[in-house]
Amino acid sequence: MNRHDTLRHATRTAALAATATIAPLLLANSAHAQAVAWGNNAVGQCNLNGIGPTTAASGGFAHTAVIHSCGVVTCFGDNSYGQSAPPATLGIALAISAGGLHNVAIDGNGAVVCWGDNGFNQCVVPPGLANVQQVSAGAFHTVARTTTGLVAWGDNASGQSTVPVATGAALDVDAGGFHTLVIGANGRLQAWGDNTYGQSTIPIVVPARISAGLAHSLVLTNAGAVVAFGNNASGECNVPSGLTNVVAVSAGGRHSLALTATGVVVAWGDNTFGQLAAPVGPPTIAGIDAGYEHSVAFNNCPADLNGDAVVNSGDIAIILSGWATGSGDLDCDGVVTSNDLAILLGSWGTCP
Ligand SMILES: [Ca+2]
Ligand SMILES: [Ca+2]
Repeated sequence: MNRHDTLRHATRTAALAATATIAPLLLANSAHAQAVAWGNNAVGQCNLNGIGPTTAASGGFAHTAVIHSCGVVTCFGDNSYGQSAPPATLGIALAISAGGLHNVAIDGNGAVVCWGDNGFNQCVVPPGLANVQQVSAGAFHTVARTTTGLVAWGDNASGQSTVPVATGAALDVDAGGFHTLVIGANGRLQAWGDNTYGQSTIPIVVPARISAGLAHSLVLTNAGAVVAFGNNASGECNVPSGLTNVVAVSAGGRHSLALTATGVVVAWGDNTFGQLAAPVGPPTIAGIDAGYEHSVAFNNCPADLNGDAVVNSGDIAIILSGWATGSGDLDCDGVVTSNDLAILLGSWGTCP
């Protein structure tokens, strides 16, 4: 099978028993862990230890892309298609999304940058693309949300890159395996592309956020509940009963993640690689992202070096202990100096 078929047919022939795990997630058990990953680590896609403060992280097919506190992007895991080698010209990134075998980012100038597999032209950014507010990478397609509408490019074999004319300026977008999920300007859910498993058959709900997985979809409703639809061969659509107060959702290959307002990560679906087994610890998670067979969580408070949800003398101590060479390099210049201390002091008493 080619890589397209490999992903398309990756769904299991036998349904696995649905499992749900609820565990507070340890974001930072050391001064070095501001993002964590768990699950399939066959090619090092979960080896985030020691990467330092981060502001975003995204899981792809077998790689993970991270934005450091200074805006520099680092990728971990599979680099078969150059997906873990950000272009030297990228500079800083404001947002990132890891797709199947490629990535899409918004750079410091607001431009869209893609790298990795280009077999479906998913890395050929349309000329003139401007005013981009959000980007998302699917298995082999890429979507950008601008102030005036959506633009999609790459694989369109399932119609996943054909944006309906009436979509207009959307509020949220997520590219899945072979479908695209959107909250339109009117606040209504829309989906197009592959619908083999009903992953593009939208339920009647009022959506707040969305996430498109390989062949299933998650909607966070404005009431804080989670609705799932599409392929359920691994129980990825079996939302745990009683799950409420959710602030973020992410659909992966055959598993699902939800983040509650108290920082608890809830996971269900396939656990073959331990992708449901979130580490336990202080709840300071700000964001989650489900890859194909792994999961990623991150704290978007770079100055909170010890992950206790507040910037205080405990973080100062880490800066001082790492002076010149150690952890706490908030501006990513390779050394810990008064510049990093200034960044930390700028966030004093907070953890946004
Ligand atoms: Ca702290
Ligand atoms: Ca520094």
